[in-house]
Amino acid sequence: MVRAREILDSRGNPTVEVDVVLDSGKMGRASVPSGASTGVLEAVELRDKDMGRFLGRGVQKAVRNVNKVIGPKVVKMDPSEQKKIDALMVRLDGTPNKSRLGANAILGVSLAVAHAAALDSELPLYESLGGRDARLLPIPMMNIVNGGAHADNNLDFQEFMIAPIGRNFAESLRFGAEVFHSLKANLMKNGLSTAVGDEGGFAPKLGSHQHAVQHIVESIEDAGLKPGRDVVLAMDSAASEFYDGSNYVFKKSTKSRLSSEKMIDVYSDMCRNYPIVSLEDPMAENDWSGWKAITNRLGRKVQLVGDDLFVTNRKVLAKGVRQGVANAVLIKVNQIGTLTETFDTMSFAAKSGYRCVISHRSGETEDTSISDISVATSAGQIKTGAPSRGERTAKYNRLLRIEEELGKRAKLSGRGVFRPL
Ligand code: 2PG
Ligand code: MG
Repeated sequence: MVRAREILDSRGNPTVEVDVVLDSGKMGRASVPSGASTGVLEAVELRDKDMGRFLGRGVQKAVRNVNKVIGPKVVKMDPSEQKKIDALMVRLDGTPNKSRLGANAILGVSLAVAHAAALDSELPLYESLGGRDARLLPIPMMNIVNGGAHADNNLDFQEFMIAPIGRNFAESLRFGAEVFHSLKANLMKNGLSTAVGDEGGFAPKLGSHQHAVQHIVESIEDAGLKPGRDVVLAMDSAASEFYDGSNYVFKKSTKSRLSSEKMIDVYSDMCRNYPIVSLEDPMAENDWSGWKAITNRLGRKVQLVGDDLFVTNRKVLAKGVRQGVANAVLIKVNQIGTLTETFDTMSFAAKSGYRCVISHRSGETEDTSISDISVATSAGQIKTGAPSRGERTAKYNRLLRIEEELGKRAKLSGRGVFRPL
C-alpha cells in the first residue's frame, strides 16, 4: 500500500509524507523538505494555492497525486526496483520539471520505496543503497550563523559554516557543538542576539560578513580548537538572492553595489584572511561569466559549489563541466525529485572531477534519509545546519548511530575532501 499525508515542516509549512507498506507489513516512510532560496530550474514543488488553507501552501494536490495516481501504478512493484519505479513516476508526470504530479509527491514515494526496500532486505538504508563499501562518514558543515533568506537580520550572505575535523564523526560533531556554544557566549558578551534562524544558527545583526567570520574564528579559539586545523570554514552566499542582473546589491546591510569582479575580490580577500575552504553559490545562477571568472581565480585552491547554479540536475551540471564552471555540486534530493536521478547526477559529477556535498533544505522534517545517502555515496561532506533544532540534529544523530553501527569499519572523510580535484 502507498499512502501520503500532509504534515508540517520545520517552518510550520505543510509538506508531503509517504508510507510504503509491504505485504509483510513492514513500512518505509519518508517526508519531503522545502527550500526558501530556490534555484529557478529546480523541480516543481506542487502547492495548492488555496488561500483558505495554510496561506496557499497546502500540499493536498500532491498528496492526492500519490494516493490516486502514483500509488495504484507502483503498488504491485517490488521495492527493490527503485530505478524502474522512479522511471515510471518520471513518465507518469511527463513534464521536464515534474510540474504535473509535483516533485514533492514523486520524491516522497521515491524515498519511502528506498526505506521499504532496506527494511525488506533487513539492511540499514546506507548499506541497502551503497552496498558493503558504504562506510565513509562525512565531515559535517554546520551553518552556525544564518543570514539571507533564512533570517531577518542584516546579513546578505545566507550561511556561515564551520567544518570541524575530528578523528571520527562523533568527535567532529562534538567540536562543532562546542564552537556553537562558545559562539553563543561570544555573541552574548558583545550584546548581540542569540536567537536562531531557520537552520539553527545564530542570526545576530552584525557590521559585515567579515565580522561574522571574525566572531566564528574567535569562538573556535575560545573552544580551545585551532582554526584551519581542527575547524575550517565554509560559506553559502546564495548570491542569486542579491543579484539584480548586473550587480550584487547588499540590500540587507550596506546597500553597496558590487560588480562581479568586485564581488570576487571580496571572496578572494576573505579566503586569504580566513581558513575558508568552500564557497557555495558565490555568484548568481544567471551570472555564468562571473562563475567562470571566480573558477579561474579561486577554483584551484577553494571548493566552489554550485547549488542554485546546478540544481542537482545532470544536464545543467554537464553545461558547467563543459564551460569549466565551479568544481563541486550541492546535492539536494528535492531539487531533482527522485533518488535515481540524484545518484545519476552524483556519478556524473564524480566522473567529471566534481565533488559532491549532500545537503538538507532550510525547511526540513525529522526525516534522516540524507544522512544515509551521504554514507551510501561516500560523498564525504554533508551540510545539515547548526547543532540546534531537532530537524537538524536528527540528521547528525543518525550519523552518530551509523558510525557506531559500522564500528571499526567506519572511516571519517578528511580535510582533503575540500581540495578541488
Ligand atoms: C541552500 C539551502 C540549504 P534553501 O541554499 O543551500 O541550506 O537553503 O533550502 O533555503 O534553498
Ligand atoms: Mg545553497
